[in-house]
Amino acid sequence: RVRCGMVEDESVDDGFYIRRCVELARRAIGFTSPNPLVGCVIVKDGKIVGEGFHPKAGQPHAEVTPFLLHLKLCLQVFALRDAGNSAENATAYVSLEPCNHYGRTPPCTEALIKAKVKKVVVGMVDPNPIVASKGVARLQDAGIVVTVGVEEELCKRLNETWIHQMLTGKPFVTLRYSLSVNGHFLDQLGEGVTEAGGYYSKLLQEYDAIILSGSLSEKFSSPTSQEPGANQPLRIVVANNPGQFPSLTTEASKTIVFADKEIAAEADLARKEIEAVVLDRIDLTPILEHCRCQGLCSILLDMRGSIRDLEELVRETIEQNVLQKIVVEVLPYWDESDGAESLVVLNGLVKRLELKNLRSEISNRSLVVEGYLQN
Ligand code: AOF
Ligand code: ZN
Repeated sequence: RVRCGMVEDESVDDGFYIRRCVELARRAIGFTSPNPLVGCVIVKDGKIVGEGFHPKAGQPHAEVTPFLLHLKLCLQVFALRDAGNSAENATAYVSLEPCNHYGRTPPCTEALIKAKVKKVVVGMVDPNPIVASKGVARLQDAGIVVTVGVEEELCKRLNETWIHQMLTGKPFVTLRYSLSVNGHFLDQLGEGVTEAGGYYSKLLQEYDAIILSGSLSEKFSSPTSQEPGANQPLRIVVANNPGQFPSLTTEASKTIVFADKEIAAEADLARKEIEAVVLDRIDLTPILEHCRCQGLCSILLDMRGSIRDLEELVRETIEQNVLQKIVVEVLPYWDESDGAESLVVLNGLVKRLELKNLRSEISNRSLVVEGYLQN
């Protein structure tokens, strides 16, 4: 945890410690929503003397936790020295601007000022209108040197769903699907991807809710993140395919079914004590509204099973401008099995879209391409 070798160029140091903040923040993936992921590192004389991250909404913010660690270190290393004073003249690195408000927790700016840090390096300004640069201003007013915007892109990506929700009041929606090398949609998610560390397992952990077709076979209808201690996303099952009843077997994740009238009656959802919303016709608005009311910031629209079940929803996300991101996973199979639907099924969905800020991940299991609809 102690960094070896001093780097002369200060900006190199700043990037290093903000990257460490992001690494720490990621430990709480899946637990902080509707709050952001935030990490904080306290550095003194070129050494990390405190580290922390925001573990969960309602619990202390990232800046507050390092001081506890700092206190322990100080008690051991400088037994006679007052722990409160030892943060004095240190530099605090935070991936998100320190808050300056009394929310579920007191302001982090005051904790930093009280600890007498001399400098604060901030990854990105907080888009939350309650904070929005007021945290930086408060620190500067107190005579603390503040640098803003170090590894900004990385910090923004870390909280892309939270930032979107904060700025628009709407959940961040991502469409994902798997393809075979001959261009067919696949139900399965690739060998081993439901193992911890697999792409899909990690993706599931990042989202508050996942939308799935109600026609999926039992084998594929209960995706769960395999990351240790993962918080499973809410499963939103869309049932609009007559004769196909959702197979809801797992207890692993909370589930809600959106069903059209006919299917709800046929499947007798009420008697099965499944939480269900019955609609004349399935459409996007009530689903997004449900997510918004529940404080769910991010939704993964997972196109598996009968693609036509979700086609209309996908169309609406594009038409209504609520789709933010597309994730495509190409798996190393040629697949012409019965019912395998070709990509052309979606022809006519939208004339032209250009994905931006592309990112790819290649492993021996699959090729993943991610892109955004907006910059
Ligand atoms: C920070 N450090 O670790 C976090 C911050 O309800 P509260 O009190 O938890 O406040 C939530 C808001 O505080 C959240 O929307 C965001 O603006 C900021 N989160 N700020 O300085 C942290 N999690
Ligand atoms: Zn705070």
